[in-house]
Amino acid sequence: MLRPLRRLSRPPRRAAATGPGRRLLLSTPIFYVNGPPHIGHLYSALLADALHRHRLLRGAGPGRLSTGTDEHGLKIQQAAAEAGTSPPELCERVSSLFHQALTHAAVSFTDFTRTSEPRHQRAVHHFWGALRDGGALYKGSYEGWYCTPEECFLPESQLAERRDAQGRPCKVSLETGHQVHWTKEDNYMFRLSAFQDPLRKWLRDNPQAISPHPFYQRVLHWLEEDLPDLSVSRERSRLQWGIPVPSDSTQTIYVWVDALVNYLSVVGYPETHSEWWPAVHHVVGKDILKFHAVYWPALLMAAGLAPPKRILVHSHWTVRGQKMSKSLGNVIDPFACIGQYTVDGFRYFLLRQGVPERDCDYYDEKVVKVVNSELADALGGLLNRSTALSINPSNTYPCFSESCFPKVLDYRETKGMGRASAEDYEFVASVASLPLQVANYFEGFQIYKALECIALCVRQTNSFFQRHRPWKLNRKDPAEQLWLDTIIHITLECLRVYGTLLQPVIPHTADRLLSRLAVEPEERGLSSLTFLARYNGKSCPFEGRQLGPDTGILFHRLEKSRQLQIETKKL
Ligand code: ME8
Repeated sequence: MLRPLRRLSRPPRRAAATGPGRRLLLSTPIFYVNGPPHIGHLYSALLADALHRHRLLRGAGPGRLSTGTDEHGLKIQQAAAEAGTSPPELCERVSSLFHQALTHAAVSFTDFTRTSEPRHQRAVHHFWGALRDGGALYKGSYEGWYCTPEECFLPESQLAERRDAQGRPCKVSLETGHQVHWTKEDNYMFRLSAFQDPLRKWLRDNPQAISPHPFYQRVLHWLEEDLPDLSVSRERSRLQWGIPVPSDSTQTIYVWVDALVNYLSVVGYPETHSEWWPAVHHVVGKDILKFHAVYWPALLMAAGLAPPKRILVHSHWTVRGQKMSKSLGNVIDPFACIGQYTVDGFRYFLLRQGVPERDCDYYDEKVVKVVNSELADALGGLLNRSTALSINPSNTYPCFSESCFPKVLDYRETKGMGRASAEDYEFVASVASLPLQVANYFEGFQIYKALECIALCVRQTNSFFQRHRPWKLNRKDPAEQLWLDTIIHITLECLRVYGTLLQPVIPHTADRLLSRLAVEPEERGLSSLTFLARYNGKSCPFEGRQLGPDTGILFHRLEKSRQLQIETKKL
């Protein structure tokens, strides 16, 4: 029955390198349509969106952001039956909910793949052919414990004994608590075991391939253990809702193989994918790490393709300390959150408070607190104070004066030179280094740290403003006027930096902020972000420019919310 393995790892096709000026496909997982979107799904999409937007801001080369819905498999077949509808009808309805939720949240996806689309099915068929032709598939009899909600077989070591609702003993998945069922079938098997060494080598050669690092180590650990072959089809009699195995109509392709190929079908596999592949970064939740970091690279190698460049892994959101689940009725609805906290408010919260390395807890009071203090009070307040007509009656971007803020080599030696203190020099230096720091944190998949640094600088700018009490300065005295203008110039320069750097996270608020500062659309990229050019003896294109219209408060304070959980309604 076992065919000899003819060819397992062909040399990968031409690799499009990543890096500045190169193409990059960023992806989110494609989401199951057995339930409506929740904030966990949104979080994955926002991480990918912020990375995508930051790349565009850097002018880093053509980029795409793909997302979509995973529509096949037993789980969807059963969900449709429970909802008293057909799988296509359920998929249509729930897929459009995901599309709406992501659009509503300003996720700037360029591609939305549905696995029920013909172009995807064609790609899956071709991919299957490549696996088969490479000798990576064989037909075997497979038996084991199948977990439908996770759509995979689980080994005994990952099971626990429980009692079901009728008090009968049953087995459940240790990790998720879902019941498993003994399944015995004739399936196509994938020679995963043959890829243990190639996978280890790939990871050893590419320590950045999986971030954050603890997840990289977790995968290496899995690769130390036994790596059994993988069942990659189901009997059609049990699973009709899926893509049939080419030239074997008694079998349906395993939903995970089908789903993973979305990353190829989106870039035109099998015809035009090499323009993008493998310049790909997958953003995934920790729950699907094994599928992306073990099965997917092995499947790709077997099909003659290179593994993705990076897999960016994040942990989970819990709600008031509990796992989010339909049965607990604590699933948080992104539509309601956006309604309550605004698109930017909620985006800011999730990206500021979400730490990929560890699970994060959601509760409404936390959103209100973070967003009010950092967006409404600190950032909005700073813009308001520094552009108030009482302090800047000409409503222009005022001039910087070198005599007030002279260039110094060592800021501890500033005595008697100008009006600025050592503290001011230190503060200006920290804002000057912010764009690079933020870029490094984005590159390292630590967007929350980038936001923390920005928030710290905003606080320092408020202190700078407060410390010099510009409202107390006498505008009739030319020397005081110079210093007043310099204080406002520096503050607006800081705000311009924050507005530019925050575009990937809070695009609408950043747009309002930059428009108020009269920063033109073509001046909003990172290459135009020369902070405080005048301090460095260069000219500043903003000096003397009329500010944009005052459109009111930058960010309105939030109120404590009502219930934001998804009502337990039938789909
Ligand atoms: O697994 N916190 O789809 P899925 C943060 N279709 N993120 C969460 C989360 C939580 N509590 N819950 C879910 C599937 N997610 C497959 C993927 S890809 C080829 C196929 C996010 O609808 C997280 O990204 O169950 C997780 O990996 C994904 O949603 C799972 O979504």
